[in-house]
Amino acid sequence: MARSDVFSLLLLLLLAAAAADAGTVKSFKEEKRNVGDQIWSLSLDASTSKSSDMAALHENLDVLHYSSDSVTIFVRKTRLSITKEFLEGRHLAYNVVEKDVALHLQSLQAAEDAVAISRAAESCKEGQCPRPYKQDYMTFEQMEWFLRDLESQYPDNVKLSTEGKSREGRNIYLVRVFQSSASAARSSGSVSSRGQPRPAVFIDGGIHAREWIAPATVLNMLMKQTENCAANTDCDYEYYFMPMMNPDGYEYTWTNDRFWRKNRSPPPLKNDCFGTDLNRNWNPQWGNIGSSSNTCKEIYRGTTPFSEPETTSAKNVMTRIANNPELDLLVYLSYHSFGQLVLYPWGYTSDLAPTKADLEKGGNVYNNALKGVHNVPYVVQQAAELYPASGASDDFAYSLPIKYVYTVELRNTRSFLLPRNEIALTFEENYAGYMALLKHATSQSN
Ligand code: 0X9
Ligand code: ZN
Repeated sequence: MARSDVFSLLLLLLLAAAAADAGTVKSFKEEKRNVGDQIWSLSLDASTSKSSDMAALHENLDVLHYSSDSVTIFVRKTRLSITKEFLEGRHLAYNVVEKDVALHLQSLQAAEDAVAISRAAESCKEGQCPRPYKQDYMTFEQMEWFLRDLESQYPDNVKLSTEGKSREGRNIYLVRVFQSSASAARSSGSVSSRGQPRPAVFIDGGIHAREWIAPATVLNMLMKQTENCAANTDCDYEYYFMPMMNPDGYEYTWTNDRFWRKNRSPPPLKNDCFGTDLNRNWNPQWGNIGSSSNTCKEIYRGTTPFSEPETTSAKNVMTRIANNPELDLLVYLSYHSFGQLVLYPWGYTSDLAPTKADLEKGGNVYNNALKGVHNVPYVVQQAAELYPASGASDDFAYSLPIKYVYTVELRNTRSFLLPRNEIALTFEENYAGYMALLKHATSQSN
């Protein structure tokens, strides 16, 4: 072949490769997560819905959702045959709802992309991330940029601190939002100026990695609260937000497994599995019902109470605030999804909490205000009525003690994969609930 022919051939090959590449860019982005994982639906008869049987299902399966007659479970590719055997051993019929979760994710993404919402309006870069997204989910890195930018934009009202590192070395952030000292000095009738402790609230989000709407909602609440304090309206509390409690798990849901729940603690022994359930790692009542000592279970509780840096960081901050004589830590809110529920303690037992009436009243105040926004029904109930689970953050908070304690399961009632056009709606209704609860809490304590 002549030299010029070789050159033309190379050029042709290069052009063809470029065209193929352009084709891949235009065509749908291949989904690398959850290839071969499945979603199954089990039919329950009356005898299986007994609570002891339900506890066994929770322990052995990754239960996404259940009603009185059916349960939806997520089954990893590596666990398909073992799960089949488990169900057959219990004579439980099932059918496959999604036979490849990767394809399911891909088609949901395509459907969402077809809806005309402008993602472009919400791009953010380091040093230029002035607001949390309302139309889309953010990566952990984007959330970090937002928090840093918020602090530099509102230095009189926001203090960002790092309260520890996750297992993989990511920052566990705390954001304190407060009235500026100038406006505090002006408002001579404020609670603090009467020498009484200032009311305080602690809010966390993202304890469970796959519940993306939780950090998204908490970041939007934090933004709104900051704007209020900067405008010197509705800023009677000291506000503490820990919006991204499980950064490693969250990152992993973006890169490897959209259905990852736990943190990313390495396996203690060779045949063990990754991850501790950060909502089974707290005291008191650590290690009891609704948690597991098996590292491979979704509800693995860790080796000891607070064995995980993520729960230790939150516990230390909450204890510090509770012990600060200048503050009165009145409210704890922990955001999760899904189910549309406002859950109050106890969660480890169906015994009634000593202040059940107050908890229920506060939950109803939250729920009534929430419902007034988009008329979406949430249910207020004792956490253990959903299913008993010990070692969760809410029972720790209630024992501190904090008077008004809630785990809020956000939208919707079917899936963790909440469409992004519901982010703003979920935030709006829950912000109304939060505002009403905070007002109620101070009106009761004065
Ligand atoms: O099981 C949990 O940790 C929470 N539900 S979730 O689907 N987000 O995982 C509910 C926790 C409720 N509180 C207690 N049971 N203490
Ligand atoms: Zn959760």
